[in-house]
Amino acid sequence: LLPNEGSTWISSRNNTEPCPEKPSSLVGPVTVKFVKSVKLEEVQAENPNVQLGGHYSPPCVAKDHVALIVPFRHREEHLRQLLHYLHPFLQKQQIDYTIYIVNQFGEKTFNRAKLMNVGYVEALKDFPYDCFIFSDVDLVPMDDRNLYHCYSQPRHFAVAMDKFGFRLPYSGYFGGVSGLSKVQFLKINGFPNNYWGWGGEDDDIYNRCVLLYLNFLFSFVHGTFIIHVRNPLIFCRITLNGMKVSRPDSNIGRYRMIQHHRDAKNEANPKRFTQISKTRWTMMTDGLNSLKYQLVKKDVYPLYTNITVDIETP
Ligand code: UDH
Repeated sequence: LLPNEGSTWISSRNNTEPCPEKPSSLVGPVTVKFVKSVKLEEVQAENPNVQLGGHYSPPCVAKDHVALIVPFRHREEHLRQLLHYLHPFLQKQQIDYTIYIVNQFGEKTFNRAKLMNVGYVEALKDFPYDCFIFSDVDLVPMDDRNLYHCYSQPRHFAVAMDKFGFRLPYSGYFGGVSGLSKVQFLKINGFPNNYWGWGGEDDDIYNRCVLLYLNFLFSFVHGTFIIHVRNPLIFCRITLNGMKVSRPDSNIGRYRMIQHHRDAKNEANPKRFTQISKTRWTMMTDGLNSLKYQLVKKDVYPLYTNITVDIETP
């Protein structure tokens, strides 16, 4: 795997063997404890095969090239913990990956989904990734059989979190950690940009995946029932869209969350319920095709690539 520019990543593959579906190095449950604070130098020393920018290529040909995208602001200790657990976890799984931290610039209201859209766009400037995994900074997987690659349907990984008693809180829950192939992500026009503050965006994303997109209007003119199709190409989507969410078994999709209080400038979004009820009509105009942001800086660190971005205000 080589980046488009500045070719700094080294492929360890003279090997053309495909990676096994279930690597023999997997052990199942892994111990996750947040007892002491972690130093990045230690994580770096423990992961000598991780390359600049937080990239790793396994010694075999992996199924996907994964960009792992983390929406972020002011959670440095959580980030150190995540990197400490995630790098060994992903290497054991023989995933070909790069970790992107998308850091919201300024102190205005937080917007998790928009940051993840930015992560998708900016990662693709580095390499033609075909799989995007979106992870909260405070969620650590507890079983290495929860494989971080893409599936034939959008994947929800964090099905059994400790904060919900290791159960799915509701059947349409899609929060915490999820993954979509590039094809799946494009099909839903990415994520919404208009959820400012806490909550709702994960349900909107779930809706985008499972709903059929309706881009036509009904009207009743002079006793005649008319269907106005806005775009015949999009009309085809009505029959093609509509995916299922796939999930690991709840014994495998277990996560520990780093306990924290609600962050400043991430208060519950009061508009979220109205917004979720309209996904069907908003998803094709709010998403990747309406994304606007200013890149403040992009830096490669030994364990991750940092993207600081001004996503403006609501
Ligand atoms: N995030 C940040 N910085 C912020 C806000 C959110 O980095 O200021 C990111 C981070 O990746 C986080 C994710 O967005 O994991 C989701 O935000 P969250 O952790 O606030 O959401 P969650 O639903 O927690 O996990 C809700 C608040 C829990 C308060 C519990 C009080 N007992």
